Amino acid sequence: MAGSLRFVLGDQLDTEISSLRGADPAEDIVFMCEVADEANYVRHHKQKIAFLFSAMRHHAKALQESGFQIRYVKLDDPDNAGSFADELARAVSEVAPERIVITEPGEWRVLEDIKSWEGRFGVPVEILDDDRFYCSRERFSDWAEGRKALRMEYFYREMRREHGLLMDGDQPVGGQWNYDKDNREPIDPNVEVPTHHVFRPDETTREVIDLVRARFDNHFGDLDGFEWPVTRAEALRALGFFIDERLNGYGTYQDAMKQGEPFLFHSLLSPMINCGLLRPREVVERAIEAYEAGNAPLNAVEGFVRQIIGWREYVRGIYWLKMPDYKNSNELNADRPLPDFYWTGETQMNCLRQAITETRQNAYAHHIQRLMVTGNFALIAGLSPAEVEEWYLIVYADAYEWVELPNVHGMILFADGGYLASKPYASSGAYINKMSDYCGTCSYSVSKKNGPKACPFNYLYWNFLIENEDMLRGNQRMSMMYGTLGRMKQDKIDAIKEDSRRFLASL
Ligand code: FAD
Ligand code: DLZ
Ligand code: SF4
Repeated sequence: MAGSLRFVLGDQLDTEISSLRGADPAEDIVFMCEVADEANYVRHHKQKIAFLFSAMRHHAKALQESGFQIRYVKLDDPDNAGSFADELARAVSEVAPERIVITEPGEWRVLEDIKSWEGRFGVPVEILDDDRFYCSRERFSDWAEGRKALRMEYFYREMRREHGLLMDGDQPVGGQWNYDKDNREPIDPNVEVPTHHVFRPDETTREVIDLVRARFDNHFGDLDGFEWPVTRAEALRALGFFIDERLNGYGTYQDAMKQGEPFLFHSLLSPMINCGLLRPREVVERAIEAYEAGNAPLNAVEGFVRQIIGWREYVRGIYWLKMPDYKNSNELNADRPLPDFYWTGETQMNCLRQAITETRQNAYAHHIQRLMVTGNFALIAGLSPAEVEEWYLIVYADAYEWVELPNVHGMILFADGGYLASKPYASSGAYINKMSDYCGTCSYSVSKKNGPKACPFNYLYWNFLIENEDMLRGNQRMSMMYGTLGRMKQDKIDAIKEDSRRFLASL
């Protein structure tokens, strides 16, 4: 009988993951598998599969070189049984481990599966906390206990205090908790966008790219532009590039969008953080060190730290607190099917065309494109939450349900009725026009409010407020908008409804 079988999932590629702690390289076996079920449960972007399989293969090799015995099953292994449980059954029968050790998975459906393994295989299964996060699931549910609505800002302040990050005694460094109001500048044409660094595919990645092309050709997305870091060393280089070259402008231009510039001052670190190649703590510490050394301003560093110790931890907390029921709510009764252009990018709306085309090319769009372009449109057009959620889970290299679902269901679609966010992020074309240069070359006119040439975001925004008045009018943060709507002339309201009806029917 072997020692423990230590099962490492594709998003647990960290040599310090809890399931490897205390492992005995002489006795224990590290188990990793590429399985069709995980690659197909939604039709993930081709780059996402290639990224993860390549990162998994490199990680297995690194573990082997450090002395571990590895059982690694490739997707095209002729005996590959196709799912975690079936591969585990094969491993258990061939290796006869005394127990299985695994770090809790990121997704609810996988945890449910794992809970059945002990009964199914007759081998003890030890499920350990994923302590890569700052906030454990228990800590979050303690914080949430008794609160009717949760607010990220309060959670974030507790995390700052609890972990002593950007603190001056018990006060925030600089005197303010949040510098968001300094982080809303559009990109001036004279601002130089930093270099985007490319990580060229090595032999392992090229092999995986061929595999993905052969097996997942009907999945969304291009493979040609694959340039993600796939090893720990590459991920650390990517972190260094961000800290040295982009963090400086990260805050000021956090919400900006620019045609032909998909990355701007963003870190592009989420795929590596989410799969384990980078640790959230080291990323946060490097940003704070840059501030302390005088190499990056506070608005940038606070903004960046907030995304990681605030938003990232907050959405994970909500996911585990509310699953499995979270995805079932649809408070705004939205049910319109996802338009085909979300897959093709073929639409006259330039902002959407840019964001979707870049997503297809890079398996990436930055936050404000996800929130205020594809997300805002999905909200004000009343698209079905289930279809929008599946789209977001498919198209980004960083997408896992624990982080995608609260961002989509709660943040952009308000389908949870305001549990995660205090108001819907709905906006007209004016916001996109202020924060980007997309409107200048659009077939629609952002300054026109009604008629066939008017920017669809303009009338859909008001139509959204009209259609959801019962649900939203009582929301204090919407009172100004409903005040304006209340003063609108009936012929204007009729025009909004008619334009929206015509446009939505054309989808
Ligand atoms: P940066 O702008 O450089 O931000 C730094 C880091 O902060 C990110 O790497 C990420 O780890 C974290 N972060 C920032 N915002 C969020 C957030 N709202 N929730 C969680 N973490 C955050 N992020 C994912 O990792 N996976 C997803 O599937 C995902 N889906 C999203 C869907 C929608 C509708 C929206 C609005 C946001 C989504 N996000 C998701 C959050 C955010 O857009 C991405 O983390 C970010 O764009 C990744 O790019 P970056 O690394 O360059 O981010
Ligand atoms: C996303 C993904 C894909 C595409 N393939 C695999 C795989 O073949 N093997 C694996 O271990 N993990 C994969 N993953 C990541 C898992 O889906 C992820 O670990 C679970 O969703 C839990 O978060
Ligand atoms: Fe988007 Fe409207 Fe601007 Fe066109 S005019 S790019 S549709 S916001």
